[in-house]
Amino acid sequence: MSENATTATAATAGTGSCCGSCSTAAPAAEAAPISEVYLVSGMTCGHCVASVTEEVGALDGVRSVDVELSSGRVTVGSDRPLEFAAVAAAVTEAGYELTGKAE
Ligand SMILES: [Cu+2]
Repeated sequence: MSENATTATAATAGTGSCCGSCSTAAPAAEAAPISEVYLVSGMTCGHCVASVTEEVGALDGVRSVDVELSSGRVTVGSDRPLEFAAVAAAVTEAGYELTGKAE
């Protein structure tokens, strides 16, 4: 019986440790609450991707920028809705053109 008790205690401790770690790390690493896909034309290489990522990433509220070079799709994660004009201005600033928003 004492063996069972030890096992149970170990299992509980392990579970508690895992859950505590997960619940602490999850919110910080979690994706932004809002995620929208913008279409950008003119990007041809990694440098273009870096430029767009930097400019759009500098917008207020933006948490993440994920550029898919081949399709020109730019997924922007943000804390709140972004103004299309603001994103367009950032893309223009980077030297490219924001052609629209993906559905
Ligand atoms: Cu380039």
